[in-house]
Amino acid sequence: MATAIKKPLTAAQFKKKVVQHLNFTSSQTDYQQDPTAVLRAVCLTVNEVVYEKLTETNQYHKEHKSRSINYLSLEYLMGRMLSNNLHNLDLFDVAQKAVASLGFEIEDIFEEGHDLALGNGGLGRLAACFLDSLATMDFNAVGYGIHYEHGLFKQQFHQGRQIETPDEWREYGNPWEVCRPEAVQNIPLFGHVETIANTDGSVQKVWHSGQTIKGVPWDVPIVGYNSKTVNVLRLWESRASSHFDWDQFNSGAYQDAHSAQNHAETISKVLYPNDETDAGKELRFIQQYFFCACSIKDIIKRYQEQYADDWSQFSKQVVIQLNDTHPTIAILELMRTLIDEQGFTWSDAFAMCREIFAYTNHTLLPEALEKWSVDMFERVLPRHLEILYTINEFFLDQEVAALWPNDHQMRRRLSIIEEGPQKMVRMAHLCVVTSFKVNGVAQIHSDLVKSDLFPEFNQLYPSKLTNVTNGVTPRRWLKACNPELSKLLDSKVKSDWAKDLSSLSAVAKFADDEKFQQKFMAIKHNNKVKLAEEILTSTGVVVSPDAIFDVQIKRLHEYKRQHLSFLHILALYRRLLADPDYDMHPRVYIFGAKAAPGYYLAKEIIYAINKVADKINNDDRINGKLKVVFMPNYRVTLAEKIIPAADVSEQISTAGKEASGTGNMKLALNGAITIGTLDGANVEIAEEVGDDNIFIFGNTVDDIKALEANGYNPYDYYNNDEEIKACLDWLLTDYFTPGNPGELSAVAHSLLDGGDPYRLLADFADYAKANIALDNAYKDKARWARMAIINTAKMGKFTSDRSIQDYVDNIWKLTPMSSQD
Ligand code: GPV
Repeated sequence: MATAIKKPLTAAQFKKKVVQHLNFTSSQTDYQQDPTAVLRAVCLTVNEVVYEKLTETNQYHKEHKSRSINYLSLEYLMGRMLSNNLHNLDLFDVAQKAVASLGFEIEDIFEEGHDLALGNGGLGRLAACFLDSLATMDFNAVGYGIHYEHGLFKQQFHQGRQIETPDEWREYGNPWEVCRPEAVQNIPLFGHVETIANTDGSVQKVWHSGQTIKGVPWDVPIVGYNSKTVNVLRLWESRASSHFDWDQFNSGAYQDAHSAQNHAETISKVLYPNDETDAGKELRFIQQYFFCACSIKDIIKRYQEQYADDWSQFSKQVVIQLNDTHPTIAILELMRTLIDEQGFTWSDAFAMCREIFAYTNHTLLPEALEKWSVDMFERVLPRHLEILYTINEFFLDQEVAALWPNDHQMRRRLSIIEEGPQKMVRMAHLCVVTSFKVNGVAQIHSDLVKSDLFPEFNQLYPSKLTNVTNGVTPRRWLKACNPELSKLLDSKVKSDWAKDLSSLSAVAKFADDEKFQQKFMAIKHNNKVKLAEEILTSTGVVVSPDAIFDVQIKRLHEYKRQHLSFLHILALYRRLLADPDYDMHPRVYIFGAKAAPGYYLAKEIIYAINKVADKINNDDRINGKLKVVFMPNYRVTLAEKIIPAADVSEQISTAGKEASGTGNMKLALNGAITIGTLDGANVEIAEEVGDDNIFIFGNTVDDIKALEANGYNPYDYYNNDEEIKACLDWLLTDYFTPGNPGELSAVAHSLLDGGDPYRLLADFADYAKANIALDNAYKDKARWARMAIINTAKMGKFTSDRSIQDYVDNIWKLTPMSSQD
């Protein structure tokens, strides 16, 4: 393995620093029983190396005037930082030895760390993987986000039901963040706009805001793997400002200003726990604006430190990526700044924005396409709304009218403002109109964005809509989380596969090598033993590592169809009860998922799975052939334990609904075999591993469209499939909830009278069939080992380094540090 960067510390030096921090930073001399104190001291030691590199990185980019990517995202699911930072700095062994000599196992020290859970699911984790790749590839990048006081809620189960408690990730401080008072921003909102007529006939707009909120930045360093770079993730915290605009607001705005004053500190209090649904709350809107305004001001501040008032280089120096529509207001804020504060004409300002912004779409689900009411815009951001109107006018009158003259239907359809009883702003339309590139996150998704979501925009702006397939960082999702497999791969691959994941294809030639198969599967088995212990601790259920570990980990959502797997579990249970000798390899179903607190059916699905699990896990009649566990509090850290132990990866969304998926990539990378639909990145995973090494089933996007064209009726399946009927009827009895019949009926009703919106029943039979094929494959040990090895070997495409390179080549046009020398 080529290591370009030499180890910054020896184990003895590292230990000395840890002890110094224990003694002098924390005043701890009696730390033998205090792993938390040791964790803190280790982090502080690592930070010494990190901050030195951060300073060097900043100096370099300043000197070289490097163009920067500014990644705007409302979510970052960073997980724990220590293990990753140690791996990335090549200090893992050093720290392990140092900590051992203090009497601790490094893993126990890691366990003391909190997850940074400032996100919901895939979108937030993608942002975290991208930051890792950007630093690893030596790009000048800043991540901007919100410093939520409480990240995603903690999940517990009480008698099978989800209970949410607040996430206290920084209750006692967080060693990975540093406050930057020198970069505080003041953010105006509310108030009114005054129109001043100039003597030359032109008009000038002055926004008299009703309130000012202070944005305090906290920087989390992002350490590249075996690279020169440490970048930052800058997170904004809201505080009440002393800069109250007493002289500015009039009595009309006073009420707004007064009530909003109370809001100042609640703005960054909590992460909205909704995943792919529009929260539709004023506070959420203000969160978005607050963070966009802070970030735009910061981007301008950084630019002006170099170029002062010369704006000619701005769009050459800065590109801004919008992670979904959540940061869309950044467009309006930059427009406002350029026009009202920097004296640009409207068209020059708009032309500049069209060179700076690019937008990533992460979903086709209508409930996730953000809309905000014009009324609220008017109340909170009156000047931004005016600017939005001018963009819409230009777009409709100049661009839509040019292609479709006098077409009122088309104007209505494409307008950034949706007409209706309540006028709404379509945030995605604003993004598409203004951005120079719009990308989907997997090929099939990007194709659907063009054909189904934005076909007219694709006509209007040919070549604007494009694809960048998602990826995951192999540092966290293989090297750090699966050390044994990593070592095995090291022994077979010459180059540093963690930096060049395609080089793993070299292990494909060992797929049929008996010895290699044995080693590979022994590692999987060890990982399963460890996970079985974790399962016992967290759920009290005993599972056998000899069973198939079948994993479905992701947010709970109907479109992801955890209940399809659930229905199939009922079917297996029923088959086993009818015939205890029913031929199947023992299987453990492992679920991990949080449901949005207000998502009724998602919570009912969790409850149903837990109740059925109780019954199945305690049923002696089925000889332990089936177990079901729902592991509580699914999060990055739990994913890191489950993924290395998975045999089967469930990726069973309704075709056309999952934009990409990224868990699918992590699981396959760790040698799990996918059972999945032709949806999202599954399609590309199938292309890479080949049809023999994946179990694809179910209706395709076109099949689903055809089913719907014919009038989808779930009762057709219920009435014609005895197994479906029996399983759904079972849920109406008290078999799983003694004394309380019908407690699990919500799931059944959604699939029948509810219309089965995600077409589970249409896919059930084929899913059951694919599971039999999978079971047969597992029984053939050599065949399964071969499949698992091929999966690991063929995941090269799905490193987030490749995604970032695609963004750099096709959208961002950046040059890395190393090749600027
Ligand atoms: I929009 N995604 C998410 O996690 N939250 C959201 O609010 C939205 C999208 C996810 C998609 O569901 C996944 O298919 C995708 O892999 C991920 O974003 C990253 O692109």
